[in-house]
Amino acid sequence: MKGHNLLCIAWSTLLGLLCSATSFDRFDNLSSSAFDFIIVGGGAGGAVVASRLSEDPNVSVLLIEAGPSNEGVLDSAVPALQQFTIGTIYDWNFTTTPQEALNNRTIPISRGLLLGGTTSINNMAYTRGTSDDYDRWARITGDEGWSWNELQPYVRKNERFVEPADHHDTTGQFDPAVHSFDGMNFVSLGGFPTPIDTKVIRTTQEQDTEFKFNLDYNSGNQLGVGWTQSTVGFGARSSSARTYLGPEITRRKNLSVLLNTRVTRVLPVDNARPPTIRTVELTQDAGKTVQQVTAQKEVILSAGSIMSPAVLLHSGIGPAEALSSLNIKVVHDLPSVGQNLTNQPILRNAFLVNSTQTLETVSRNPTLENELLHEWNKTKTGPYVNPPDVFLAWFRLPSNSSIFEQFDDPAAGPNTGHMEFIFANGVLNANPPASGNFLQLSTSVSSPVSRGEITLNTSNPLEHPLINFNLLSSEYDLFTIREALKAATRFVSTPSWAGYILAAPTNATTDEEFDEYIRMTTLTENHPVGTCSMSPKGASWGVVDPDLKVKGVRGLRVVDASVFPRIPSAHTQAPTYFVAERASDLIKKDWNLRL
Ligand SMILES: Cc1cc2nc3c(=O)[nH]c(=O)nc-3n(C[C@H](O)[C@H](O)[C@H](O)COP(=O)(O)OP(=O)(O)OC[C@H]3O[C@@H](n4cnc5c(N)ncnc54)[C@H](O)[C@@H]3O)c2cc1C
Ligand SMILES: *[C@@H]1O[C@H](CO)[C@@H](O)[C@H](O)[C@H]1NC(C)=O
Ligand SMILES: *[C@@H]1O[C@H](CO)[C@@H](O)[C@H](O)[C@H]1NC(C)=O
Ligand SMILES: *[C@@H]1O[C@H](CO)[C@@H](O)[C@H](O)[C@H]1NC(C)=O
Ligand SMILES: *[C@@H]1O[C@H](CO)[C@@H](O)[C@H](O)[C@H]1NC(C)=O
Ligand SMILES: *[C@@H]1O[C@H](CO)[C@@H](O)[C@H](O)[C@H]1NC(C)=O
Ligand SMILES: *[C@@H]1O[C@H](CO)[C@@H](O)[C@H](O)[C@H]1NC(C)=O
Ligand SMILES: *[C@@H]1O[C@H](CO)[C@@H](O)[C@H](O)[C@H]1NC(C)=O
Ligand SMILES: *[C@@H]1O[C@H](CO)[C@@H](O)[C@H](O)[C@H]1NC(C)=O
Ligand SMILES: *[C@@H]1O[C@H](CO)[C@@H](O)[C@H](O)[C@H]1NC(C)=O
Ligand SMILES: *[C@@H]1O[C@H](CO)[C@@H](O)[C@H](O)[C@H]1NC(C)=O
Ligand SMILES: CC(=O)N[C@H]1CO[C@H](CO)[C@@H](O)[C@@H]1O
Repeated sequence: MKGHNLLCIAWSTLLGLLCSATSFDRFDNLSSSAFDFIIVGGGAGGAVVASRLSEDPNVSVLLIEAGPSNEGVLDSAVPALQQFTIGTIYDWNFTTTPQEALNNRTIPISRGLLLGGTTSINNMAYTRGTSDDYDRWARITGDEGWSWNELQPYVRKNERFVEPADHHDTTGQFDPAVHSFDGMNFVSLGGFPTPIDTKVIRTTQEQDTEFKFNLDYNSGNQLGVGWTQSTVGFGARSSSARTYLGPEITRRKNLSVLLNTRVTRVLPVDNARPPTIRTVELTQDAGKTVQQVTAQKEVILSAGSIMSPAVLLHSGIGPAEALSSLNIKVVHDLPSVGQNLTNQPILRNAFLVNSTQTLETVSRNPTLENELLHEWNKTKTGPYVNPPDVFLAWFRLPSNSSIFEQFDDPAAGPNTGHMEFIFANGVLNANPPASGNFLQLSTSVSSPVSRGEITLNTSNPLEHPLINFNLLSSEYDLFTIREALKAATRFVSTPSWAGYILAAPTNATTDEEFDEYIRMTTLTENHPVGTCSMSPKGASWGVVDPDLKVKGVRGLRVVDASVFPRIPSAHTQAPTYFVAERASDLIKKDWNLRL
């Protein structure tokens, strides 16, 4: 079942689940050409900033999004249909350069191309990372405001923890003390049981030294196995479009949302030094015509970790030599733009299982698919309320692991995993294997050492940048993903899986054989960060100051996952929300806006 793209349906408008009433303007239709703030990109970062700044009725905000509305995009709204958004018109469809450590394979990279950005197509896992992760950000940036404790008000403004779709008793599945029940973005536990639930929980009891249970991996200490918390509310995806740009917010007269509009560059308003970058160049017809609009106060770049540096580079803000060689006029020499790209490598390990109760059975049976969709549509219940990931787990390498003779521990601290497990009751992609039923136990490196870069191959801003993650280029990452795979195999070798697991994803027994499987099957977890990194004010590296202002220019900030100075041991939407909530307050304080 592919490409559900039905019109917005009346009942869901009433429930506010699928639709949001977004102003849908052509450039010519903008009521005014003067805006206080212009925000580029309506994903996790941009939607929050647009929403928060327009709370003050005395400021006008323009949000520009390259993609269309999320309204009526059924595969985005239905949690279990997430995989059908990948590789569609709602996906930027980026690809990496050949990855040398992956036998020169190129890897697909998804990014949302619709309102809500990647929060409209992601897997919805709600993971904050650990207290160590944010305390390290505070140390690196020299700004205590990025520490775990000081970010808690912003965690609370973001999160609205709600009951799962099936209203089951959630006692013992999360810790209410560490959650917020009055923020913007719905978070909930799974709303439909799966057959692997009891097996996973039993393993944590049988092997409670290596694989202990963690009541709440969002408490600041993530180690162990926990029930997945997802950005799902009342059975439907809770994207930044549904929540931060819901109907009651886009109704605001001082917020304009311009869809299907590609920003090509950000430009200085005059020839003064340092340059003041408040003009945005855009196109609505793939470059046939371009328009400009200038912010009175600030431009906020929230195009994500791939496009924010790309827009800066095309604007002449980046490494001077590389820009000059492409005949891009240098506006400001800023060598770190696009550098330090960090992403988590992941193996999607498929274990053949002795069961028919998995996602493959559904995806091979169109009649069943229709029944489940009908149930979801009618009552927001059934298997379709669940995103695929039912448990998440983080573990550490043993402290005497040989790899630490060569590498300093790259994890942020003792509460933080080196590796992550992601459990799904079946293989998650739009083209599942033709036969067999599977447990997908993905394994990834939480704090990878490898660094890559975003560069340009052309001065045409409508072309994709070159994206090189350098996945597994560090020996540490290869070692850790290999150990994670071995640990996953131990996990499913415990008594509770006996008679269930029929075959491992690989017959490898030696490290060399494991490495070949790894090189041939590693993918990206789609969590790129770091390309417009924060660094201390005055540092010789970095792209933005701790207040997210672009170094060396005026008028311009970056607010999205690209500013992370290190990848947290987490999936990256929640951390992006926290950054954007704090950024909104920093901007409001700078301009004396209503907080
Ligand atoms: C398949 C997949 C699964 C994922 N699963 C999870 C998960 O389960 N949990 C989790 O926490 N994270 C997950 N993530 C990652 C998470 O969604 C992102 O980290 C997060 O959305 C990043 O937010 P952002 O604001 O930086 O960028 P985005 O959310 O990508 O937003 C950027 C926006 O800018 C727009 N844009 C870009 N360039 C331009 C331009 N030139 N002009 C105008 N607009 C532009 C884009 O269209 C997009 O709407 C997943 C990602 C993918 C791809
Ligand atoms: C938008 O502009 C077009 C012409 O550019 C015009 O035909 C149309 O009526 C306008 N729509 C609105 C809602 O103002
Ligand atoms: C509203 O903004 C204008 C200019 O941006 C400013 O002159 C005025 O004082 C503001 N009014 C209030 C009530 O903040
Ligand atoms: C992404 O690729 C798919 C499949 O080739 C295609 O249908 C879709 O239009 C592409 N998306 C964009 C934004 O070009
Ligand atoms: C990958 O490509 C590089 C550069 O073209 C080459 O040097 C290297 O041998 C290739 N590696 C493999 C495993 O094919
Ligand atoms: C990458 O980040 C590190 C700090 O994590 C910094 O020392 C280094 O200068 C950065 N490199 C670039 C090119 O910005
Ligand atoms: C959902 O229900 C509405 C109203 O009953 C109906 O019009 C619509 O076609 C249904 N959509 C799907 C995808 O089943
Ligand atoms: C690490 O220590 C454990 C015992 O605590 C031991 O069994 C194991 O062999 C050690 N591993 C290495 C690599 O030294
Ligand atoms: C980069 O540009 C060159 C020259 O224009 C072209 O041959 C090459 O295919 C481009 N590479 C990519 C990955 O786009
Ligand atoms: C599959 O599971 C059934 C019980 O559900 C069991 O009888 C059978 O032996 C299992 N098959 C294998 C190959 O382990
Ligand atoms: C493992 O070996 C068995 C027996 O030779 C074979 O049937 C199976 O396909 C192999 N599995 C993988 C993943 O290569
Ligand atoms: C600057 C601007 O456009 N302000 C408007 C914001 O929206 C309120 C009502 O929602 C108007 O009263 C303001 O004029």
